[in-house]
Amino acid sequence: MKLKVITSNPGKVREYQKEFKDYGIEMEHFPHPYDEVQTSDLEEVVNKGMDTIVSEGIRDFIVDDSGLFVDSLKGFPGVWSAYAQKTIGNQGILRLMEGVEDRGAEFRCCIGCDIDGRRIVVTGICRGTITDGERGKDGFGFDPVFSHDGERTFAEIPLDEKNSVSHRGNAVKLLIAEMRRQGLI
Ligand code: ITT
Repeated sequence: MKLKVITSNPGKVREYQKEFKDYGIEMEHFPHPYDEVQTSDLEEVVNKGMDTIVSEGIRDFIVDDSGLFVDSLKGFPGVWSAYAQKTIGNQGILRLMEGVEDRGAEFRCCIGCDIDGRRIVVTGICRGTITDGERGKDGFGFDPVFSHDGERTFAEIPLDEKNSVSHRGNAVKLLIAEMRRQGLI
């Protein structure tokens, strides 16, 4: 079985390829820009994006809309994470957090999967903290400033370990469970 991973982000593709290898599902990078509606709900972004992609005749794919939600910033950057990453970047997030005691944050990942003419949408979460500085060379995006264990950042741990605890890894676990339940794998 082969699924297209519709994203502009090669970091996501690497994570999906590693996760689905064990299930014999090939994940193919398929860069195909689609409009992401402006809404405060990741699932709505995913569902509307999937409607558009399906209307273009593309089937058997996944899309992924993710974000970093910082407690003390009332959930910012959240659904605006891609824009925040491009503009203020990790250093900008760290500046907003200067002197802030509550470092709590969570990553959320909503995956939409079109498979065999059916649609499955799941969301995974990973709670953690925002560090005081950028650390680590692996991963992508906000990984150097997010720690799930209060010690190492997502950019300092191997991909396997990130997948075992991350928002995307948790969403994949839900997706696999649902695929099994529906007899798709
Ligand atoms: P696509 O929409 O094309 O899939 P994107 O990188 O714009 O790619 P999102 O809108 O889902 O993806 O992601 C919002 C931002 O959050 C973006 O800057 C990502 O780099 C970042 N991000 C998403 N998942 C992440 C992860 O696992 N670790 C670190 N940053 C992440």
